[in-house]
Amino acid sequence: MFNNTYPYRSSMSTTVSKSFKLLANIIKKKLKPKLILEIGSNDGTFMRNFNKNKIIGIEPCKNVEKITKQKKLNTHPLYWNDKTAKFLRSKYGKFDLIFSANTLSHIKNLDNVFKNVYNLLSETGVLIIEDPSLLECLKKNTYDQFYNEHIYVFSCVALNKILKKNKLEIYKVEKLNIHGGSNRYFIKKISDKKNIDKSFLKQIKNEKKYGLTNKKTYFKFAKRVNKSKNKLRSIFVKLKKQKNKVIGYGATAKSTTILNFCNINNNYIEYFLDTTQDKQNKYTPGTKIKIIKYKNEIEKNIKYIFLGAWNFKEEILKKEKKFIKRGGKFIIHTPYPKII
Ligand code: JHZ
Repeated sequence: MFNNTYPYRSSMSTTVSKSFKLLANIIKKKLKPKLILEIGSNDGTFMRNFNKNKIIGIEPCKNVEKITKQKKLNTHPLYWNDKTAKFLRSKYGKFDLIFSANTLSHIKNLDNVFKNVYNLLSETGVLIIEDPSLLECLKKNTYDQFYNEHIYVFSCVALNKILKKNKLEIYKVEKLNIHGGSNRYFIKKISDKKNIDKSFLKQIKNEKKYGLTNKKTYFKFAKRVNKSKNKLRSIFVKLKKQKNKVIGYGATAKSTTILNFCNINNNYIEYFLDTTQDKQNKYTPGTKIKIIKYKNEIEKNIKYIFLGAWNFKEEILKKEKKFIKRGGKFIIHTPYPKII
């Protein structure tokens, strides 16, 4: 999957770029790391906020890693595994900050992931990871977070269990709106210093209260997902009967999951607009909807847009003020399908 034609670019949204910039400022001010490692540095959206010789990135997708290299940032086209950890350790020694966003949840062997993190982290070093929050997925019915790239969708409860097995522990949790609702976990080596922040205890309490540790919760979620599918399909069937042209906006991996699960294909959606070059002039997998370059203008005869990049709703609605002003509407699926 993570080959040299991988299409995801973290720089394709100002929401993500701004979030990384904010985090970088906090890291520089509060943690003052001497040397930082980013696992899954993508196109350098996080790295570019730091002094070039203070941060190292690893990114296995060569097409993306090349972009970061062109920004004169120090990256290596490598997967996160034993070999890479050994190479980094011999070349750079230990890191006092390791950052990884939307990456570790894509790697199957988490014990190996965290064993290598432990070995590369200095004694007082901090690992910060960001990933979609299982609690938010269940609350918002965002079943589209469950697809082939996401081997896991982390809960704080489960993640802390795996970390403890590898002599690490979460000491702070921040909730982010990024990617439809993510958690930012601050992680350190287990020590007798119990500076566990109350935000961690609150997250654990909320997850248990919601029922994340109870199998019944997931059967109820499955029922809501099927209800969501029927509702979304009925919206598209109705719009088609009324002869409305519908287009898609943001050909996300997430929306591919929705379209295939709900059997919404090129009979219902004319084409998708997307800003990512590597996706343009291709087709959505399984549903064969053409993806074309976004050109700052929505065709006049379009009245309905299916919001594939719903995780960037605020950013996109701001951008499409003109379309909304002329009566244009968006079809969203979370928390329940509706036209806004
Ligand atoms: P976006 C990827 O998922 C895959 P995807 C991965 N597995 C993951 O976990 C998340 O990212 C982090 C377009 N767009 O970022 C750009 C516009 O066209 O949610 C993107 O193609 N106009 C690593 O694929 C897509 O939408 C806009 O104004 O779900 C967003 O995809 C904006 C803001 C985006 O990633």
